[in-house]
Amino acid sequence: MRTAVHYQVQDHVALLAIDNPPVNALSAAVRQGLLDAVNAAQADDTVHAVLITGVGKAFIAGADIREFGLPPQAPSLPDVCNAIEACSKPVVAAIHGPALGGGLEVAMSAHYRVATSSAKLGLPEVQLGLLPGAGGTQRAPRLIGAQAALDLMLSGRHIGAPEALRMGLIDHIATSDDIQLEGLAYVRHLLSEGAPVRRTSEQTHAMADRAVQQAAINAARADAAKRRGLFSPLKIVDCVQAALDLPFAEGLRTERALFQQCLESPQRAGLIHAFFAEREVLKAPETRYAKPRTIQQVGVIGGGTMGAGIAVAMLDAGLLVTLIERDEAALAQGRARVEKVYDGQIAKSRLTPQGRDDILARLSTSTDYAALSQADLVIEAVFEDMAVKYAVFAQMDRYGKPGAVLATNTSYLDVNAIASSISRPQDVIGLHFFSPAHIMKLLEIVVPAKVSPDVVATAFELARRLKKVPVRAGVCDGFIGNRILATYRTAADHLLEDGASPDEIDQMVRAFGFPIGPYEMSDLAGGDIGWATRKRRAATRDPRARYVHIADRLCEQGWFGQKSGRGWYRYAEGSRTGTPDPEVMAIVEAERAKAGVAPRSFTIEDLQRRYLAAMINEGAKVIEEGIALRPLDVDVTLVHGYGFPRHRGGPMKYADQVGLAQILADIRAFAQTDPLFWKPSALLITLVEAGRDFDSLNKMETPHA
Ligand code: 3H9
Repeated sequence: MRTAVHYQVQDHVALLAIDNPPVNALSAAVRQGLLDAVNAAQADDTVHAVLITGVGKAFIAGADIREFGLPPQAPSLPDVCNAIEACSKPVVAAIHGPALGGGLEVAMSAHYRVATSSAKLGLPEVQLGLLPGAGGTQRAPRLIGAQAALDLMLSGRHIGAPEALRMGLIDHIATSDDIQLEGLAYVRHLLSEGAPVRRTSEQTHAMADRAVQQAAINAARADAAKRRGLFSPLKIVDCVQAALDLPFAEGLRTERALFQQCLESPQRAGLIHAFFAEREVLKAPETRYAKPRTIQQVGVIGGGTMGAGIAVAMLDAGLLVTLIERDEAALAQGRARVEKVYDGQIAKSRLTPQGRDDILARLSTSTDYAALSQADLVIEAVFEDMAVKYAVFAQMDRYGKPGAVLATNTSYLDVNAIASSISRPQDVIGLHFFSPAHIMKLLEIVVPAKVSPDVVATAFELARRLKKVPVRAGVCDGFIGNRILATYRTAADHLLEDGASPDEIDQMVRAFGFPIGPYEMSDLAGGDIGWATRKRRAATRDPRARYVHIADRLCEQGWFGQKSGRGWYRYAEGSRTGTPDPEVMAIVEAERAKAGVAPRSFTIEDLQRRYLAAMINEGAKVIEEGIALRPLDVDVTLVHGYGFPRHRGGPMKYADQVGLAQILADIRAFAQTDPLFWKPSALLITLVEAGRDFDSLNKMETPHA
């Protein structure tokens, strides 16, 4: 069996090297290995000091996240950390790469810490719905004070070695990257100085000023309370309060109890699901066997909001960008949009004028498609109209160099039809960015039937360079995200006509954890956009489908949302926060009467059940049709593109938590009055009949492999 912790004694120093690829997570074997090694060093009279390092690219990335939710295995990490700290010989942690969560807790249990200049330290447990549970909430404040400890634990951010040194989290920065050598040199230095055992649990200086610590805790508590429905931040604050008020051992007990509560919370399950799902989506089948094409130069057609955002995303990734527009005026506007983003960053001191100029030196513009002849990838972000897309793709076909990837940013048009309209369908792919394209993380990679696998692999590689979260989607109207959005938006409109107000629906959606409700969103984006789409689709709408006219009535008044001062809400001059509008409600009531609907009242739970059931049912259909590879792809799409609360994991994870039988029963009950809209997904029925959940499909080999 592979040894998880190597142990050897060299010149009176016990060397403990953790070897658990890829990131030295603290699995049961590592914990046991560490404990055995510390005990061996303690018992060996020839050992004068102990050095802990990690093999490979990390010190330790934290507890083994895969073990959470499984029966606990001894020894526990807190026990291992306590044993390290209790050692009667100086223990040094030598850190390179990530020292995160439990990894940093191990390091804080050591008596001294040295790190390479590229090391990354942090306590990111909050991002997994947890708190540092191996003494971190008690040791960090004793080492660096309550304020710095709370900042690390509540933000979960990773800090570099210089910042860690400034705050007192480490003692020394190594001069080279050879961590064994550097660690050993530091140990020898400490031994030559006669450095004593220095236990973090016994440190008092960082918390000496009680009033300052209490003020930091109070401020953090007020801040944590504002985080939409998150469970663990307030528990972290409680732990730091315990660190201030209680002896170390008692503080540890408080931490243990609160860690356990976090561990059992559905938020922990949701966030850890999101963590793995975000990594799983990267492994699309084509990425396993096809070699990506090289991308250095990119052409972006269209300098509107979307095109300019895409250009910025590409520039930020270090690519050369050529922006194409139909005339000089449009080109100037496109360039101005790009420049505005960088000027904004200068205003916020995130960029220097020189930095902006360096970036913009990689941007060229032209009204001539011939300027695209060197581009390795060309993406169009022009008007959403098939005739326009065909015309633009004909130009891309004509001027694009052989082997160039030709991409469309369409959000719902048929990418198969676009691909078939040119001479090289194998090079055509959908890259659906979300607005603002340089900020939003989601990138739907829409895979048409005839595309070459290496083009798909190229898209995933590009996403990595752009720091996007890519999700592989099949071709259908709206792909994964917009198709599901259209369904739950329709469910909201049904609820509106049935008796709920826009405000009640928005509040319900926010109470669930979304940052914004559907009607607020419509006012923000502009109601005219959806109106244009509805008009375009009117001819192809199923005549049997229930259609709610309220949004159209508002648009007919010119009420398009924030930009026109009123939409679903009224906006005072310059305000972005709306107030409910009695005139909107009058229209709603008139439409209810016209549709013969007797309005009824809904509880917030009624509203949530319908809204989410619509989302889940459509999500299941998207999976059943192979548009999404697995349920986790739907989850990642909704979390990163549509504001679904990450702590709930995504709609399919949420459905598993509620129970699929319950979801199906709800859908069947709603179908009594509208069987067409509420037709249950065949996949959902199959899973319920088999007693399985969506997660069981995440574990299967993907059907497209
Ligand atoms: C904790 O410590 C709790 C304690 O306080 C209390 C305990 C009592 N476990 O991200 P990558 C896998 S909570 C298991 O692609 P990168 C990951 O899934 C923990 N597996 O690489 C992936 O697997 P695969 C607190 C883990 O270089 C592979 O490693 N710690 C873990 O872009 C490579 O990962 C954290 O929250 C883990 N802890 O980034 C840190 N970490 O190849 C979480 C990673 O099969 N980890 N894997 O897809 C990270 O932030 C990043 O992975 C890291 C490397 C920065 C380390």
